[in-house]
Amino acid sequence: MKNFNAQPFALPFDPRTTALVMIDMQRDFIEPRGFGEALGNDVSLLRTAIVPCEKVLSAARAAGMLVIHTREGHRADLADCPPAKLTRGGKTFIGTDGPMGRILVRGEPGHDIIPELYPLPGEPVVDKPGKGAFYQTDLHLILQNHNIKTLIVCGVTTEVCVTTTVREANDRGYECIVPQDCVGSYFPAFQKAALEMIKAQGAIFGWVSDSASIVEGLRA
Ligand code: TIU
Repeated sequence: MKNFNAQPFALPFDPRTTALVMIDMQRDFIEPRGFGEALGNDVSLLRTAIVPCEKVLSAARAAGMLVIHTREGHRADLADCPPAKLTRGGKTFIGTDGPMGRILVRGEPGHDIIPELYPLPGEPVVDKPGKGAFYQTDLHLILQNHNIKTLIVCGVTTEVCVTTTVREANDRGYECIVPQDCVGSYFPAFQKAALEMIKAQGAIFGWVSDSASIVEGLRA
């Protein structure tokens, strides 16, 4: 076993049973004129996570680990988008036309993963209709088939899809570690609180670390 330096204490892991999960590093959240901006957010706040994610991604690939990417989005006919998600506060964003195609619709340019973190052939890409990556997807099955026990979880946004996924994973028996510079939020206060919640009460649903510690742990 190796160890990741982390809070509230070090996390032992075996690279053979550890996977990297990159949550929703999509143009719709990270680039201007997508879903994130339509919701009124400053997407530049998420871009700080890109370089740290690149470092963790290349270290995981070099270690021969399973790397999984997720994308939030819906079928072209929106049949898998709950009406309650489609319209919020009387406004409709999902499925409407934008400069990067129809917002959060599979196959559209904005739905795709940013070029900096693009999946390699053979890396599973999980399309998810919800915020949590386990909800109505085959993620758990893929992880079980690879005998995965530990997840390094990166991506956006920290307090929405990242922590929803970490909570789902923790309840399914996975140990999750979140490198704090590899996750991003449109709200600095939420970023801070979300990370504190994960590691509170003796790692109540996970560990918090940083990209340098993850890279160091994988190389050790
Ligand atoms: N709006 C927001 O903060 N997040 C999302 O809608 N989805 C994800 O976090 N991926």
